[in-house]
Amino acid sequence: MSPLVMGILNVTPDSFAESIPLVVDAAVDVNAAVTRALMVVADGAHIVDVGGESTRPGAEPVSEEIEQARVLPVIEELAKHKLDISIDTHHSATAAAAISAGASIVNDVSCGADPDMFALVAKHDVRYVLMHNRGTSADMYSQAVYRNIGADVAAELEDRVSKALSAGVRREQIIVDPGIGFAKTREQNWELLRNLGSVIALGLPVLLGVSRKRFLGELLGAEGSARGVEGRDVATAAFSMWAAQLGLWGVRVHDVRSTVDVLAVAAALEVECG
Ligand code: PMM
Repeated sequence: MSPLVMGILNVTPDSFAESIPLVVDAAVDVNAAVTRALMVVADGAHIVDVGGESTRPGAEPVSEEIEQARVLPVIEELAKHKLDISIDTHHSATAAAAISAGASIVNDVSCGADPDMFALVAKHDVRYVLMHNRGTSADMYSQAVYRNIGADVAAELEDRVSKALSAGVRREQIIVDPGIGFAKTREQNWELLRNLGSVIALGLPVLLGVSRKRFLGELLGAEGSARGVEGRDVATAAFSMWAAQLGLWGVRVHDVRSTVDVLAVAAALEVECG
């Protein structure tokens, strides 16, 4: 099975990778957001991942109220188009409201930090992405200390999975994500990717999010300066090919078309998965 393609829709004024801000002067442009989501689906995305809070390191946290004011009108509109919608949030209240509005996946970049998140997920027929992370966007880099990053990330994910299961979440709901760029330095991102086998060995579906991330800009940039975000799409698509080879569950990307193309090549070559 080819990886599912999760197209990113950041409904924020400050996303580092969104070319057109969908929030200007606190007002959400719902029409622009829906148009963009429909383009992402027309390009071949299976899932639209809607987020209302930037997770960029050092980004200002937003309240649940502001987050919901951004994402809910967009999700309500997208639900009318019968799209598969994921809500990118670490707030259980936002996840609950998004599920009521039509989301079928909760994408939690905090690895279940909200004490009510697991119980909420357990109550609903939704998938749940548990992404590896430590701390918050304010302090995640001070926590980027690992003995063996592949083994440490896998062990921490396993611990969160078992807490989720104890809270009533069903195993078939869970997808794990190594959390590239979260509480990890550039070199640690590469080291974790080289050792992704330890996360795959958990035996759960794996989602990979490398799209347009800074470590790719740093790889490709000249003379110590990172290449700009849109110049990172070919490298992102290379990772999508690799995800197909590894048999991953999904890839989370900004530029859907390049990923869909490489996955078509992978499928035509009948790339061995798993
Ligand atoms: N990365 C970002 C946001 N949400 N969710 C998952 N599951 N995995 C990720 O790697 C991930 C995420 C940050 O990137 P963005 O600001 O471009 O959305």
